[in-house]
Amino acid sequence: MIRDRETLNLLLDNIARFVRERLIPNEEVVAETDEIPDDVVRDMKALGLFGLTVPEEYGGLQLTMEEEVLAMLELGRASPAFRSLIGTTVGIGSQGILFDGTEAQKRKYLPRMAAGELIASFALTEPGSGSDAASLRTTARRDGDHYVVNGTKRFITNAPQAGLFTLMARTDPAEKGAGGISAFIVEAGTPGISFGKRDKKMGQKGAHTCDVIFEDCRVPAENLIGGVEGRGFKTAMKVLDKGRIHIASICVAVAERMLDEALRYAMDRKQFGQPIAEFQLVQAMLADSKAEIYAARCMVLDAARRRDDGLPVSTEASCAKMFASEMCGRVADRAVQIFGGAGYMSEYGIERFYRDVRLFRIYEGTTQIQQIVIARNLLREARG
Ligand code: COS
Repeated sequence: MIRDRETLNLLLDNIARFVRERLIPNEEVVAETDEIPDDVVRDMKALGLFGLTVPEEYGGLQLTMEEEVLAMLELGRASPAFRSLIGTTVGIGSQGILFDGTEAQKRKYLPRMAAGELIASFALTEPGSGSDAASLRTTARRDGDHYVVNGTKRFITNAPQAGLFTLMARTDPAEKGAGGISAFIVEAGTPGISFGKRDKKMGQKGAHTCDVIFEDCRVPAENLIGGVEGRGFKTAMKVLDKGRIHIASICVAVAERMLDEALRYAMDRKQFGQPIAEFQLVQAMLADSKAEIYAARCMVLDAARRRDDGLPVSTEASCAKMFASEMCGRVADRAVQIFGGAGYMSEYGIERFYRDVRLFRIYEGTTQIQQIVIARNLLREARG
């Protein structure tokens, strides 16, 4: 749902210019140093990127899902690490509070997130619990007006920078499945929290993950999201439904960038006396990429519009995330192929994207988890 075309176009133009003038010129620095320069982060805050999805009453831009997707189709054209820095705050780290938090929780935390003062992170995954999220073992035991949290969360994006975690922990040890899980808001400075070493990753330099360790960490009971135990798994699933549409839009944007680069290279690079873009076997790779990007773009926009219309989108979100992330991997592979030997060399940048986009098929639910979600929903509907 687009509320005001003119205002939205202004925002999209601003993001597109920011990507062109500030982010793309800094891509190599980020890849070399594994850090996004401070002045770029400052500019991201000034542009309102951390508050894209926070409601206006709490200081954000309150984008609808369709508007968010359109914004990500612009922002996602730069190295994925830039998007990652705002991604957990506009997405999985904040949305649990937005969907299921109390008014007091929203008032306390959302304005600082919108301003970029508080980076939010989503703490679900554990050493022993990845795809099987409902098996998580971190515990939160009630003790007076606090919960005492113990456990380890793994691969937590933006944990080193985070000011706050949306934490999923088991409040009912007798209930081993999803029903025993609750969601909490945990401030990063709470005593009893420590952080592992920054993970060394295949790609996405500049985006940081690490373990978050809770040892007798006392979290005020008022930070139980929504004030009700046992709803944390559903909160996490709702957050991921939305997050998967967001990630799918990033996959489309990066694929468009890679196709642009491959097309330009193919038109420039001459072999056998002509630009390689004139060869039909190269054209086939360009055409297949364009068609698949277009299909993914249509899926993402459709899923977003359905969500804005208040329809259930678990199936569509998983379809879009699965198709767009797999598509993005194929486009990356063809782009490297079109670049040939240069595609394997760091200085041309395309191998960096090839490594960066590999993550899209894994996080926020692997392709295999999306298949499970889609098939289960189909069977449930068929059984009536
Ligand atoms: N929205 C709302 N509620 C949902 C939901 C959704 N999208 N999906 C499931 N639920 C509810 C179910 O309705 C069920 O509630 P009831 O017991 O009241 O019926 C409950 O949650 C448990 O659901 P289910 O039985 O389907 O849970 P499973 O343990 O079988 O797990 C999958 C489901 C595999 C889909 C889930 O664990 C998952 O998404 N795993 C991937 C996790 C992931 O993406 N990790 C990435 C980390 S973040 S980068």
